[in-house]
Amino acid sequence: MKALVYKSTGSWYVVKNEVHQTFNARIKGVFKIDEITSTNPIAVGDEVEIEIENTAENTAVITNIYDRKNYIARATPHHNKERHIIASNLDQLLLFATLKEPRTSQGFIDRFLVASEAFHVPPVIVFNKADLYKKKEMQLFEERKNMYVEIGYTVLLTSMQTGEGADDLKNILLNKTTLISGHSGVGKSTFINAIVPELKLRTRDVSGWSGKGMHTTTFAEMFDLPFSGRIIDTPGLREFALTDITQQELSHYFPEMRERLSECQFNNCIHVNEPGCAVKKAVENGKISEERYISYYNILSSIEDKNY
Ligand SMILES: Nc1nc2c(ncn2[C@@H]2O[C@H](COP(=O)(O)OP(=O)(O)O)[C@@H](O)[C@H]2O)c(=O)[nH]1
Ligand SMILES: [Mg+2]
Ligand SMILES: [Zn+2]
Repeated sequence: MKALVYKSTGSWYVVKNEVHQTFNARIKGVFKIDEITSTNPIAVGDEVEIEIENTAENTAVITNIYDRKNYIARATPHHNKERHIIASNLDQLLLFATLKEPRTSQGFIDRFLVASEAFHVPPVIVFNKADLYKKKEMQLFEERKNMYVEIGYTVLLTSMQTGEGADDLKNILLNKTTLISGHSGVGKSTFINAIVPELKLRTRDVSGWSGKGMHTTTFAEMFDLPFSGRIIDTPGLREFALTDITQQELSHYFPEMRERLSECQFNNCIHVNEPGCAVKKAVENGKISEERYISYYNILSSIEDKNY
């Protein structure tokens, strides 16, 4: 029978069938999946075929995996070329960011957006902790919101304290499978607890955990929402993999650059020192934000040039 993977620990999987029965499953046999090298054969969000092993103990074996619509991966720490699939079959990525306690850097947000473009999963950016924003942060929020909305992204302002933005956020999650990510301390667990009350995920307040200097390897887990939809929590996840992106490709993942590429004088332009560059001209004219260009340049510099 068909089932969906809700949790993966590497050797065991929690799966649910179409009538919402839960099984602990393991893999039988060897899977050849996609054309990618990954450290894990099966991930949260995968649709799999299972055979029940023991009805009393609710155990099953996974005998097959169906094609993935998409997936998102992180780089593995010691193996730049290898990927670890975080989750698959996603409708959207939800980035939780904050402008205070702590402030999420623009660079981090833009790297997230590049990953979402590269993996072909649309992003939504949420600025949380609105209740803490004073005039300065509100001004910054408006600037960033305008900048991102202009290039086609959805931006929300929320507060888990006051409930501001909660309805808009719920509407965005409705009927979709959403992967939530963001730095530690921005309010992801607080948010998931608020929409799935019976969960009681550990938040920083409850645990008293400082979050500093601790390396926890936890696993992605999917939850059914009380209204229709699913959310995938990714505790401990730092960043998505940008490992396969070449310097040549990078500007394709900035929508405001992508639409101007054909106007660059050289078709292999990387928009740094080339004459007749339409991207640099747009930055000079204020049509492309300088902050976005800086993010582009920083990511470009971090990519090994595979052409040389
Ligand atoms: N003032 C304020 N605090 C919040 C808000 N959302 C979460 N927090 C607090 O921020 C801290 C970190 O939240 P947590 O959900 O554990 O963050 P996570 O690491 O992203 O899962 C906790 O003390 C929360 O109570 C918010 O909207 N406003
Ligand atoms: Mg958390
Ligand atoms: Zn150019």
